[in-house]
Parts: sequence; structure tokens; C-alpha cells
Amino acid sequence: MKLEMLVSEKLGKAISESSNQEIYQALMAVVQDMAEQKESNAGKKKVYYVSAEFLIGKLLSNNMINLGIYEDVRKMLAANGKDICEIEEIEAEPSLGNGGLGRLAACFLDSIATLGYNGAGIGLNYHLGLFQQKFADHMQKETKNPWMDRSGWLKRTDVGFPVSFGNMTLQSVMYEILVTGYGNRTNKLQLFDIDSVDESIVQDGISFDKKEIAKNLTLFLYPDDSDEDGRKLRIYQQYFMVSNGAQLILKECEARGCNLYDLPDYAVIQINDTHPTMIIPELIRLLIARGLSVDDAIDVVSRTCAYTNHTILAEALEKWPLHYLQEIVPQLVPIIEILDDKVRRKYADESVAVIDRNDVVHMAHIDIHYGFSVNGVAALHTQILKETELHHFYQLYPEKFNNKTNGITFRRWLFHCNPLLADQITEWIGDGYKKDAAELKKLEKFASDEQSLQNLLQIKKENKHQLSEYLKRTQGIELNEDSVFDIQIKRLHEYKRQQMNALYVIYKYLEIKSGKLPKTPITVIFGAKAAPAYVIAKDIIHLILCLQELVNQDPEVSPYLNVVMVENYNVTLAEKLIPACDISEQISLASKEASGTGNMKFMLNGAVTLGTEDGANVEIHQFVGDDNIYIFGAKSDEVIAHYEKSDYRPSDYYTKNPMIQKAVEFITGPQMMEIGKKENLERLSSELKKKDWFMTFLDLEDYIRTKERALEDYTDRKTWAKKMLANISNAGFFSSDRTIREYNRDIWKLGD
Ligand code: NBY
Repeated sequence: MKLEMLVSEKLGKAISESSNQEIYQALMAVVQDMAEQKESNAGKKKVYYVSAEFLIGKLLSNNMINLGIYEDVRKMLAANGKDICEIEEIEAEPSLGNGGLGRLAACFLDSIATLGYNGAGIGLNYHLGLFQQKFADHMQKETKNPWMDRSGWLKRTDVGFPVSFGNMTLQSVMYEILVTGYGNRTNKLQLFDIDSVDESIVQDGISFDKKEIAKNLTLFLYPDDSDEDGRKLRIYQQYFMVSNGAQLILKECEARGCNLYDLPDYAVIQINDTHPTMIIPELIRLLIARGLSVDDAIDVVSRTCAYTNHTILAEALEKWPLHYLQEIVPQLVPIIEILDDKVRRKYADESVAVIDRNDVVHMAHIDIHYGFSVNGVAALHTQILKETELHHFYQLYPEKFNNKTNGITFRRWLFHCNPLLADQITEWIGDGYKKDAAELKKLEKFASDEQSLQNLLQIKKENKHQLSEYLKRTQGIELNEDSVFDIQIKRLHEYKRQQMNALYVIYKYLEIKSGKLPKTPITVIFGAKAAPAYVIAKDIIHLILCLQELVNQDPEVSPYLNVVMVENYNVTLAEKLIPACDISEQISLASKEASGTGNMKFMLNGAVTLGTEDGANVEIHQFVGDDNIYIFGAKSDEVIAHYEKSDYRPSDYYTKNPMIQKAVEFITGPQMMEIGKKENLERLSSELKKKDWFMTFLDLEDYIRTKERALEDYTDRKTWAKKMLANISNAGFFSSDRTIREYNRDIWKLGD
């Protein structure tokens, strides 16, 4: 009743007489009030999680769950003839992230607040977001994603700082989004922006004048960096983010009584990949300006900053030409030169230099020399960093290296996205697992209970139905609810090998055409955005969209096989897709996927993984055992050896294996050419045949064989339900609460 009064008060009228839009606004206001009453910013030491991305997803329902009012609100709305799901749909998803790195940052903010730690996220407020994906002519088209007007969670503050560049000074303004913990404190996500940003300079699609920094600085996340102006814009963005962050951190710490020499007692800065690396020289610069000696400033900052590596691919180990920095952030160059000089005096090894012989600055090297912790994000990934990618650094600083296997927040990825399963689990083992995810282990005893297994299958069926209704309504897509839902949703990247899954589709299409019909129909579902300048990734999307048309339009095939690529894959869609999934595709080339976190979300929701021994798949495999996961493909050692010896030749596989040959030829065959574009299909086909940098052909045969075995096993429903249960009951380790406790124990040391 009290809740109803609060909401009606905000509305100024009865709930039953209000529109969904009005109710959304009122609920948001109630949530903000409740969240603000919780503890915030208390505690001597604080963790600052600095990240170019925060892929936070919609906030209303999540916040209501965390505040413990979701069920009451749902019932109250229902009593007034309103549907909470319709109200959820009014909210636009903030477009502040891209992939796993950004989603991890969001899960971490949730866990930091839930565990009662003093912490904040620091980032940028991108007005038009990443981009919105549209499909036209079987191609990805990018448009702007102006999410802010339809969200409402962002609050402007009166905090701001001057940020100087080589050619101008910009005055920032800080915005905030409240981060509610589950039954605990409220923290903040603090996003910096400038008032002069001008959304109207964006022409068709997402193109704009890259030189007009004062107008474009916070328009887009990851603006196209295929030309020099684009790369410079990224440096402007990064420096703007970290200079604001550094000024805010010093201001807050001084307000809490810090004398700057004791900064590490007041602040710990977690650097999320190399995008925020310039916070190290910037803080050193600011401390020197406040009177510290160069050596003291370097020492203080080195004890304050910690670095997380999220990939061994070159793309995230950023390197900037010194002359770009000289032009854009000249004040940092003398500092970076000192940092380089100190390293050179100590270590003769050129491979660990900060500025290399070609005057290129290696950002990760700054993090490793001048941070106190370097962590990878899954056991295998950290091992590869130590033994291979960062081996020289590991020899210098073995004590800095540590592993923090990623995790996911169960509030969003179970309680919110899969209430049927969450309620069933509560009925079985009580709700202790909501605070202590390890209690999911108690589910194991239900594996021998026929009725419980039936219930699990029934929940999956209902979730498939709900997904199907949602996709019909929002994208006009029809799903065969009686088919196996085989899902691959993640950024589009060659190393993640969506192309291998597409080759499976071709294989299966040809099998069905030749009369070999599967026992259970299959729906292969994809969701992925490709970076706008990543040509081959966009060609892979083109291939999938062409296959979607070919397969689904063929009356001989479509009763047995369907291909679906959802448009504009985002957190909201993931929340619908994951609970409905049977087979979770985690098929990256071993050694390349640092961790993966989608794999954990699927597992928690009772999907069975089909994957390589890569990233956190390795740990999932160890937890569930051989019987409850489908592992295939070359191991990381073998893959790394191929790269070291440069001895992988796609043609070796292509010419020797008629099945591979047939599937690859099909890409440029007459049926595909009729639907798709010659240029794109030919480019992709020749990339595979000549380069295949991520070794699709190496694993293709084993992949197909293993997928067929999984599909065969699926027909034994009871055995499959046991696999589902084994996955759910072993998912506890992958809670981000566990991950964050480890960060705090080993790196942040906040004290409660
Ligand atoms: O970080 C992902 C990893 O691929 C995944 O394995 C891991 O689970 C996750 C969390 O640790 N990395 C990721 O999402 N990276 C990016 O999205 C990204 C985007 C842009 C750039 C670099 C990385 N960039 O340099 O422009």
C-alpha cells in the first residue's frame, strides 16, 4: 500500500488512470529516492573503475530487484490493470558499451555495491552510443542511437573540470547514474561530457567531421579509427576521460583527508584494458603540479593503479605514435619520456620499452611498469599472458601477475531475465543462493528426480515461447518453438568464428537437401554487431543474412533447419535469448577468447556449452565434467605452436577434405550469388581459403561432428535435462560477487 501511495504521489493521479509512460517516470522517481537514501561514498578507501564502456542494460527492473520491490510493484501494477513488461519496454537501453568488456564493468559495479564496497565507475557519456544496427539488402547498416531522451536515469551534476589539449581547453560536466546494490548500498557511475557536443553534425548513418573535437568528442563510442583523424579522436576521448577521472579522484581523496603522499590509502584505480592508461601519466602530472617530486609522484601513482588485460589480440594492446600525443596532449609527453627513461635505465630488453625505437608508445607497457597489479580474466588467459604474450614482463614482475576469472551478476542474469527458473530454484533449495551463489550446488540432488527434470524442461519450453512471442512482436521473426535453439550471440569477430557456425549451416542445408533429416529441427540463432570499419566481419554478417533467406525460404529445408540473425543485438535481447537457449556456442579459436562471459550466462540458465578449450570454457568444463559440455577442436598449445611456427595452411585442410571444400564452394555458388553480393561473398571465401587467420578449417570437422553428437543427445530429453541441471548447479563460481571479493582481497583491499 505504501508503495502505491509513493507512486500515485509522483503521478498526481491514480495508477489505473495513468499511461505506461507516466508510470515509467513515476517508478523511476520512486527508485531514485529509495536509492539515494542508501549509503553512498562512505569509507576511507575507494575503488575507481575506469572504463571506456559500461554496458549497463535497462535499469528500472534491475534497480527494483536490487531494492527488493520488484515483486510488490509487479503485483501492484497488475491490480491496477497494468503490465510491468510493457512498462519495461518504454525504457531505452543506454548505449554506452560494445561487448564483454563493457558488460563486465556493469556486472562489477553491481557486485561492488552489493558487497557494500565504496566504489564508482568512471567513463564517458556517449550521446549517440555505439551505433544502432539495421539490416538492409542483407548487410549491416549503422545509424545513430540517441538513447538519452528515452532513458531518464542520467542526472547532471554541477561538478566539472577544465581539460586542456594541445589546441584548446574544454570544460567538462559530470553526469551520474545511480548504481543500486542488491539489498545494500548505492554507488555511482560517473560519466563525463561537454556542453558543446552537437548531435546535428552527424550526417547520414554515423559519419561526421572528425576534426571538430568540441562538437564530436562524446558523440560515439569507438568512432571509426581506420584513418588518422579517427585515431586522434580516440586519443582526445581517452584523455578527456582520464583527466576528468584523475581530477575527480584527487578532489574526492583530498576531501576525505588525503595528503596526496598517502593516495594509495584512499584510492585504487582499476584500469580496464588500455583505453584509460593515460590516467597514469596524467595523475603523475597533477601530483607534480601539486608539489610532489617526480619520483614521489611516480611512486604514489604506481601504488594506486592496477591494470586488467582483456585480450591477447593486438587490437587492445594499444600503441600510439608519440607525435599524436605531442599534438593532442603535449603536457603528457615529458612525463611519458621520463617513464620510458626509467625503464630503459633498468632493463636493457627493448621488448619492454615504453617508447619503442620507432617512437611509438606502448600503452600496456606503461600499465605494467607503473601499476602494482596485472590481471588476466580467466585461468587460461592469465597463464598465456605469463608464459607467452607478456612473458618478459612476468620475468621482471612475477609478483604483479594474478588471475581474476570473470563473473556475471545473478541479479540481472538469473533473477531478472529468468524468473521462472529463479522461482523454481527457490522452491527447491530456498533463497540462500541469492546471497551465496555457491548454494546452487544443492540442486545436484534433484538430478535423480524425474519430476524435477520435467519441470526444468517445461521452464525451458516456456522461455522459448516467450522469446518467440517477443521476436515476432519486435522484429517480425517467427521461430519454430519445437526446435533446438542453438545460439551464438557476441561481438562479430573472426576469432569468435561465427563463420564456422555459418559453415555448419551450409553443411546441414546440404545434408537435408540430400535427404538426411535431423530428428529434431534446429534453429541456429545469431546476434552480433560488427565494427563499422571491419570489412570481413561485415562480410560474415552478409553471409549469415543470405543463408537466413536461403534456408528459411526453402520449403524442403525450413521444417528442419532455420537461421535467424536478430537485429541490433544488445543487453535487452540477450536477456530474452539466454533463458531460451539449448546449445550455447562458444567456439573461439583456443587461446584467443580471454574469458567470455556469455558462456557463464548461458550455463546459469541451463544451456549446454558447445565450445573449444578456451577462456573460461576451460573452467566451466572442469566444473561440469565431460558429460555436461561438448568440447571440440585444437587446444591452445597446438594453436600457439602453429602461430609460432607459421605453419598453418588453410589449403592443407581445404583440398584434402571434400566436406570443407563443398561448404566453402557453396559461399560463392549460384544459390548464394543470387541472393547476395558477389564482392562480399568472394572476398570472404578467398579470405578463408588463403588466410583463415583464426583457423576455422583446423576445427571445422571436429566442430560438425561434436555438434551432431549434441543434437543427437538432445533427443534423449531426460539425459539432456540432467546436463542442464549440472550446468545450473555448477554456475555458482561464476558469480561476479566471487570475482569482486577476489579483486578486493588481492588488489583493492578496501575493508568493508
Ligand atoms: O572482455 C572482452 C573479451 O573478448 C572477453 O573474452 C572477456 O570475457 C571480456 C571481459 O573480460 N573484450 C572486449 O569486449 N573488448 C572490446 O570490446 C574492445 C573494444 C574495442 C577495443 C578493444 C577491445 N579497441 O581497442 O578499440
